[in-house]
Amino acid sequence: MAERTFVLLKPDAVQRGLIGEIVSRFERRGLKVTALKLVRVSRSLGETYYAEHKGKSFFEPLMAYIAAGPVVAMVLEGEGAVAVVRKMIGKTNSADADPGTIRGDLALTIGRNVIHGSDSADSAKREVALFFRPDELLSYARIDETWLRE
Ligand code: DAT
Ligand code: MG
Repeated sequence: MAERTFVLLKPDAVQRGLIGEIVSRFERRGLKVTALKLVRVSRSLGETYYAEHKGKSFFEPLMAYIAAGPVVAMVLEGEGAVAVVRKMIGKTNSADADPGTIRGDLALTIGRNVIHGSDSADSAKREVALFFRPDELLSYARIDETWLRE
């Protein structure tokens, strides 16, 4: 089975009207959207989701940011999806992100960096389970699938 990763478009992406722009990049790259929904991140979900950052100086601002409005949660599938998506997203601090990356093209700062992508297959598994029930992941073929790999 193709590798799976979790992506979250943060409240700034939604409110700046960037959902289509960002999803389009993933679609054009050849990644398959197998789950997608607009959802609000509660305080408790936010804390679980960002548990690794609890206690850090930016934790409270991060909680406020992620809960500030609806987010788009999605699951993307494809060869090497975790690493490919991280590369497409760019560096955590948007100010250092290369042009051509999502953060490098669409964001300016670390605290408003528009998107999250899983950093490993294990994180992806954990994050997918936080936002989706197993039956919300759908299986289908893209019409260009035979041309996306040898
Ligand atoms: P990434 O989102 O690139 O995986 P991360 O997991 O290290 O980065 O951090 C999660 C989010 O927390 C990140 O998107 C923005 C925020 N963050 C991380 N480090 C920060 C810092 N030093 N100052 C402010 N916000 C930070
Ligand atoms: Mg991370």
